[in-house]
Amino acid sequence: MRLRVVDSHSEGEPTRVLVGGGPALEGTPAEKRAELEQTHDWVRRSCCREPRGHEAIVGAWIGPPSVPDCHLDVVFFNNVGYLGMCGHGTIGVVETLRHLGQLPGPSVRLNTPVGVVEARVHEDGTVSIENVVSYRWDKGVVVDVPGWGPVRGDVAFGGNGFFLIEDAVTGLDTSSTEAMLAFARAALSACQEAGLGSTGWVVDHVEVALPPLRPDADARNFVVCPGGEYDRSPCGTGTSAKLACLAADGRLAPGEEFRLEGWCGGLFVGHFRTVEGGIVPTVRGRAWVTAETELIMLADDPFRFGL
Ligand code: PYC
Repeated sequence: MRLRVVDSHSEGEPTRVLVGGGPALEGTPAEKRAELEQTHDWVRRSCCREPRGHEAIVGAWIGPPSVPDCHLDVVFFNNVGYLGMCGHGTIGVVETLRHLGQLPGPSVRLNTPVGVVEARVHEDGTVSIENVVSYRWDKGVVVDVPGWGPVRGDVAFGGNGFFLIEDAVTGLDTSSTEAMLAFARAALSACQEAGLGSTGWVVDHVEVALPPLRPDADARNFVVCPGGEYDRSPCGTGTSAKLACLAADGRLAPGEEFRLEGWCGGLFVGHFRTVEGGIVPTVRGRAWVTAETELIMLADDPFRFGL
């Protein structure tokens, strides 16, 4: 078995786009996601797990659109499962299309399991994505995090479900990746235990707000993803959830820029417009292609579908 992939990173966070050898899927993006999960989960495991991948990679299946006004259907996945949307991944998909000479034009409409996302390619090399409607669902929710105590945060949807923490956490060493990971993973488990979320989505990401290190950023974040790995970029859906919270609090006006730094120093620039039920966030960043390769899964390799 072979899979042709193009790898990229968006502000530090890797994306692996399946460009050949993957299964043909039918139906809506949500149906395609279900078919991938139920019948072809080896694709996800081979792409996003060792020894051919690693736990930080987000994979993207792309294929013909199921609706006429989109260019592609996309399903995102990672080391443990499937995502509703992925902001850095969308930027990676668009950069991959540009690399392959397959951009349909300056704007690309992608249909995902949670709705249509419109990406724009800019002359300076950046890509902006207009994400699905995002909103804050609940404010000031307190979760008891074992080992850390009660932690307050907002629950928001930005294409995935987020618990966003702004309060300083006593005893947390915010200069240490290991400490941030340990805390954020414990917080994510506590959110899941508490069943945070709403119809059609659950909290599967935790986003911790920090003061920026870059002089051109308004804030910095640390985001832990469903597989327990942290986002190297500022996280596109996390930026969208953050914008929804800022909008709900009246701390950011429509059209005003918010510059968010990721844990590894990359930057996403966001703004929003208000719509019924929330906001439509736009998130802009840059991706770079890192490899074009073929994954080979030999029949006698016990680890052909990942560890
Ligand atoms: O950029 O939305 C994002 C994302 C989700 C998980 C990893 N990155």
